[in-house]
Parts: sequence; structure tokens; C-alpha cells
Amino acid sequence: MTHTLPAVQRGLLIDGRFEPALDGATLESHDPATGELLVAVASGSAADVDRAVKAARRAFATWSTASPSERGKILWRTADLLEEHADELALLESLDNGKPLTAARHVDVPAAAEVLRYYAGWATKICGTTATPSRPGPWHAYTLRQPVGVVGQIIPWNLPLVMAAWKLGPALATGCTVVLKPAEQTPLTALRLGELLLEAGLPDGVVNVVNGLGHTAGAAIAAHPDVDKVAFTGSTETGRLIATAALGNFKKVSLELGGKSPNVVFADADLEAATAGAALGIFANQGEVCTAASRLYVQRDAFDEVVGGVARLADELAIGPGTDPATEIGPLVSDEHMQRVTGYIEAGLRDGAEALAGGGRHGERGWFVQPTVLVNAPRDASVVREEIFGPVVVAQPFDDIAEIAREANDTPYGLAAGVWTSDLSKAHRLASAIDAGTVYVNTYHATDPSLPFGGFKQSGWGRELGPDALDLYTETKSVIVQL
Ligand code: TXE
Repeated sequence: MTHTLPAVQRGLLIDGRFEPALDGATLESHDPATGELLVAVASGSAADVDRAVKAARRAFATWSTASPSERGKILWRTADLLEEHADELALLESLDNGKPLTAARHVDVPAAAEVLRYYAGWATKICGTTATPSRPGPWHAYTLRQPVGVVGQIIPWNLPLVMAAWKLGPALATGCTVVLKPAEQTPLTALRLGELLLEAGLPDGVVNVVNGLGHTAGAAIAAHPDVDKVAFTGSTETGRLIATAALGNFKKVSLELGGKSPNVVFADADLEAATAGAALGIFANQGEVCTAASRLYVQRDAFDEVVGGVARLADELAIGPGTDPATEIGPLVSDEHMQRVTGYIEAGLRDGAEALAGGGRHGERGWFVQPTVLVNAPRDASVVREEIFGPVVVAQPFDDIAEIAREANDTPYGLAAGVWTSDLSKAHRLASAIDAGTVYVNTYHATDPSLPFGGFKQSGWGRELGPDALDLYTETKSVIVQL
């Protein structure tokens, strides 16, 4: 069954209007299942970013002083509109990114709507505190929480709509205005979301969507002297460039970066559930997830059963175009990314690893990679050390809890971890010992808008979601009044 691309705006959204880039440049979105061109959309330059920042600055004066209840209502209405247009948004996402349509429809779109609703509720609950001064005297002091200002938000291609919602929800609830730059591989759902925000009543200029390349539009946002804060999700390497560029005017910076997350299965776990959880942990969204459970550690006695089971599940996954309802694992986002992932697999095999499942590209058309399970990889192999961001898991046996805590933390990253055991005490001991922003116990990939999300070490700065994200978008002001 062929699917036609739903109608979508192709311009840059600046100050409430969709317009071509000043220099007329465009970038192309391709269908990852075929490599064919889907559509070309405007590609912004530094001059377009500047126009967008000026629009956001003008809009800040009114949006930051709008009633919080009005801000909440607009976020809530946008969530309703996402649900009303769920089929269309899911199709756009699936065609643009490659992910299975069923996942886009039943995971991505509802998750984006839920996050906007969560922050719609927060809009009316942002408050400071009243201090009890420690010095004697007739004075009264309190704090205000005020929006940080114009925010640049740079997002990746793996969960384009969800990442836009994670970023926009807290920014809009707190009264910030935004220049959003989607990833160049996946420009489409952010354009549709921009239209829906306007339909929900968002004033012009509050959210500007500037598609464009990272080293031009993205870099211009990170360096812009009138952007007060930059929020980024993407690679650790690009995060470093953004943090450096942000120093120019000391922008506030929040970063959600890479991961190489350990998933630890003890022999006393429900091994069937752990096996399914280990497969989901790495193969969900083709492994293109920052929290992907890419290092699987299984206690020696259970190793063959669990890892053999994960390999069987990998072999059984239906690989195909995202738009086929039978598809469980779609293509990777781009040719370049497929090459990167298969390059890692080849390097792993050269380093001595053995593939129990998969081991390379799937087919010759489209950017598919086989779900791959590697064993016997040397500890210093790149497949063990580096983020692959594809459907590739490296499994290793372990013997005891002290050893596994050390091993789990032997990485520059600290985004997520999984622990599978029926022993509560072991679960809590390990949850405390592993350096990771999120630890899943007897589950994996469970997120909720109410729970802070982010990383230890080189996985980033700050926490998104939950009340913590409000801190990223507000300044605290102390007001001291002599009575
Ligand atoms: O990421 P980039 P890429 C990891 C994953 C993947 C690797 C490379 O390992 O294989 O990164 O992917 C914008 N200034 N993750 O190259 O470059 C870019 O346009 C400002 C993990 O696609 O980080 C896009 O909007 N912005 C990850 C965004 O940054 C710049 C998600 C992400 O692209 C820029 C994606 C610059 N100089 C990739 N250069 C996660 N943690 O979820 C690029 N960008």
C-alpha cells in the first residue's frame, strides 16, 4: 500500500507566517524505506535565524506577561489538536523518519500530546518562595520565577515530534518564546506542529520554526547574542560545540546527549520478561534512542538463555517500510546513518566479536540494518565503548554485583540503565550505584512527563520533563523590601 505525503507547509515559520529562506535555500526530506525524495522545505541561514530571534524577542514582551491560564489553555488545545490530527502526524513522522507507522501513531503522537498537557497544568503553578530573613530588621523578602527569555531549541531526528513537545512544553508554560530548529533529516512534523500551535491560538512569533543545517542554522542559534538560553538534544560532540558557542553571551545551556546504557540481568530475574525487555531496550525505534540498552550484561548462569532469546527475538522482528502495518523495525533515518551503524558492526566483527543475530545491512534498497546481537567483543572495542544509535546490542556475562556496578559505570556516558532481578535489595543497591539519570527496574524505556530525564557525566546538563524542566526555563529573582 502506498501512502501519499500529507500536505505540509514548506516555509520557515517566522512571526506567524511561513516564508521561504532569505537566500531561497532548501533541504530535502527522503523516505528512508526507498531513499526517494519526499519533499524539499526551506532551509534557514544565519540571517533567517536572526529574523526569527527578532520575532521571538518582540513576542516575548506579550507572551511573558500573558495570563498563565491562557498559556496553559493554548498548550492544552495544541495537545487536543495533535490527537485530532494523529493519523496525519503519524504518517508524516513515519515517512520522514522511517519508524513504523503504528509506533508513530500509538507511541510518538500520544506521548507528545501528553507532555504538552503536563506542562499546560504547570503554567498556573509556577511560583517563588517567601524567605524568612536571617538578619533582624523590618524587611520582607521573596523570590519570583520569571521566564528566561528567548530560547533556542535544537532537536534531533529520532523522535522529532516528541522532542519538539519536550522542549516547547516547559518553555511555553513558563512564558519563554522560542526559535526551534528541527534536524535536517526530519523537518516535517515540526512544520505541522507550528501550524497547529497557531490554530490553537498561540500569538505570532512565540514559536518560530527554522529548519536548516546544523553547522549553519544550528550554530547561528547557539552563537546568537540575543538568545538567552539554548536547549539541545543530540550527539555529545555537537553538544560540546553548542556549549562552547553559548559562552559568547553566557546563554543558559541544557544538553541531553548520547548514551551507552547498561542493561543488567541477574539470574534470579523473570528471565522471559528480562529477555523481552532486553530486546525492546535495544530494538525499539530501530535502536535510534538515546537511552537504548546497548550494553547487555547477563549473570553467567543465565547468559545463554537470555542472550540466545534476544537473538531469536531479533531474528523474528519484521523488517520493512514504516508504512507497512506488519513492520516492527523500520529503516534507519539516512544513508549516512546506516553507513555509520554498519561501519560499527563491521569494526566489531573485525575486533573479534561474533554475531548471534544480524550482522549487517538488510536488503539493498532503503536504509535498513538487521537487528544485531554481538557477543565475545573485547572490552575496548568501539562497539562496546561508543554510542552506535542503531539496532545493535553487545552482550557480556558477569559474575557478581560489585563487578557489575563497576562495569556498568565504565563509560563516559550516564543516561539510563536497566536492572532485572527478583531481589529488591539488589535492585535498589544497583539503582543507587549506577551513574545514570534514569534506572529502570524490571522494565525498560518507560518514561513519563512527570519524571525528570537527563544524564550524568557526558550525557548532558540539566533535566528535562517533570518540574525540573521549569528550572531550565526560569530565572529566580530575589526581591528585598525595606519596610
Ligand atoms: O547528531 P547531531 P547527528 C548521536 C547518535 C548519532 C550521532 C550523530 O550517536 O549517531 O549523534 O547524529 C544540530 N551547532 N545522536 O549528526 O549533529 C543538527 O542539525 C548547532 C544522539 O544527526 O547532534 C540537529 O538538529 N546545532 C541523539 C541536531 O543538532 C547543530 C540524537 C542533532 O544533530 C550543529 C541524535 C552545530 N554545530 C543523534 N551540528 C540523542 N541523544 O538522542 C548539528 N546540529
